[in-house]
Amino acid sequence: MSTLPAGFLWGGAVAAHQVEGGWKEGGKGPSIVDVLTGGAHGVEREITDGIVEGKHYPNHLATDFYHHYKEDIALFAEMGFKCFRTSIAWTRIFPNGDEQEPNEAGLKFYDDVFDELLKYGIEPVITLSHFEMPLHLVTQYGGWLNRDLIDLFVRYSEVVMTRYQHKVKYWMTFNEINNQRNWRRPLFGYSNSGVIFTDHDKPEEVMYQVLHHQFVASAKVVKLGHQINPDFKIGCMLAMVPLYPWSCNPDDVMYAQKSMQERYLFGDVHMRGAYPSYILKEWALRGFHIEMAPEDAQTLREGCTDYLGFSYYMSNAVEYASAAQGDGEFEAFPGSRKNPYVPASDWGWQIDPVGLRYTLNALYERYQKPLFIVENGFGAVDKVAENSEIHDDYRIAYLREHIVQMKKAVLEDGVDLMGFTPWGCLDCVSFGTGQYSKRYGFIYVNRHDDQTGDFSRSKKKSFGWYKNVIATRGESL
Ligand code: P53
Repeated sequence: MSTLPAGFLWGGAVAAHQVEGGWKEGGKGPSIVDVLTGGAHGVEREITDGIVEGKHYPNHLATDFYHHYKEDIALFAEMGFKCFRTSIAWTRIFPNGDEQEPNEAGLKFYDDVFDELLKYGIEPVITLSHFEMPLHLVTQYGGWLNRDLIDLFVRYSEVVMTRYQHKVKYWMTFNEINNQRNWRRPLFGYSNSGVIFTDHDKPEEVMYQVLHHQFVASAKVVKLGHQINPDFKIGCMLAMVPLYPWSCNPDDVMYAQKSMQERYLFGDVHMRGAYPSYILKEWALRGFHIEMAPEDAQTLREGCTDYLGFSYYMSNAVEYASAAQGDGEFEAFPGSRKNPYVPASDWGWQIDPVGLRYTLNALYERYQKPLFIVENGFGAVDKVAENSEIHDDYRIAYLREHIVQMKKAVLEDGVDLMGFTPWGCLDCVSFGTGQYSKRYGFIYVNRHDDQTGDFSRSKKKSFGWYKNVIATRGESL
């Protein structure tokens, strides 16, 4: 047998702010991404103080899913999607985040989107928080450093989980919650929690405090969700970049293991419901004090996630000697060195399909609960040929190789995998750079970094390829 099981959730993934646009429509309030400018590879996105005249904010219009969702969902259905992952923009439901009553027009929008999906038998897979909290909660509350955010997030989650309890079964709490582990880069703390860690005297301690609030919020939402509908499957969501030892030097192996704990921490708390000993020891040794309420330990225990969703784009390798000197060839990873065995994308992301199989095995060994690959894909510049066709063979090659390894993990290694939703199935605004030109889609959107383009949609070559992959349950690649 080389096909994946019949119930396997083939689909695609996006996030509200990267596709919707309509940033002021239907009563939506401003979110943190609405003050993020467009950047480029090597040019950071700016976080501006409010909207500054003359600057380009790509998420305001994004790829206009807000007005094109029927057309887009019809195309997903044509590809045979079994599920579609997107997020709910918190600011459509609670424009400022601290209102008592939700915004009906925002709730209605997602009702319409979910109805449209269900019409074609496509299961919505919904992230509650994907890099876009209400701006007001940052300017007035200080973001997730403030414990009040827990109740505000739980209120928002309760409203949407109650409203959509018969339409949405698969949920995730915080997208790539471990991105902010890279506390040195302002964009990551800001997008995860509305906090710029480097503005604080003890950035890492502040990061753990922020995280604690999010772990507690996630656990409360998991418990509440199961009360609202016991059939809900609620997961956490991690960015998984495996960090290999640079060599078999035991110092490198040990350093890689410690570096991986920085990622596993997030899965450990969500999936096991308690802080692992390695982090408690680290806090004690470094003199970190994280404020916790007496009931938090029980809350974490009672709110373990049902599955682990993760993104996988690349791997990295780390060397102890480089880390000791404070070096790293990839800024997010101290001690990182370019891996000579794998190629990289134009944005420097190292392409490593076997790393996906390795990751699936590592996560399944650790948690023995279902996994869900909720992002994987290849960001590239697509050229439209004169006959209007888009030959994205590089994207097909990337996805093919990753699906081959994913199948090995399921069919040869016995990993329990729920589904596969390639990232940016519809072209969207890149999160990291704010570019339109870093494209991931099977569906091309005619919109560009210079703000030209009419948002019209067309099918890339990968569209027909992926359709056939789904139709044959992964047999024909
Ligand atoms: P972009 C870094 C490493 C792994 C995943 O990213 C990441 C990032 C952030 O750059 O983010 C996820 O658009 C994220 C999506 C994002 C996607 O990967 O920078 O969940 O929102 O768009 C791809 O190329």
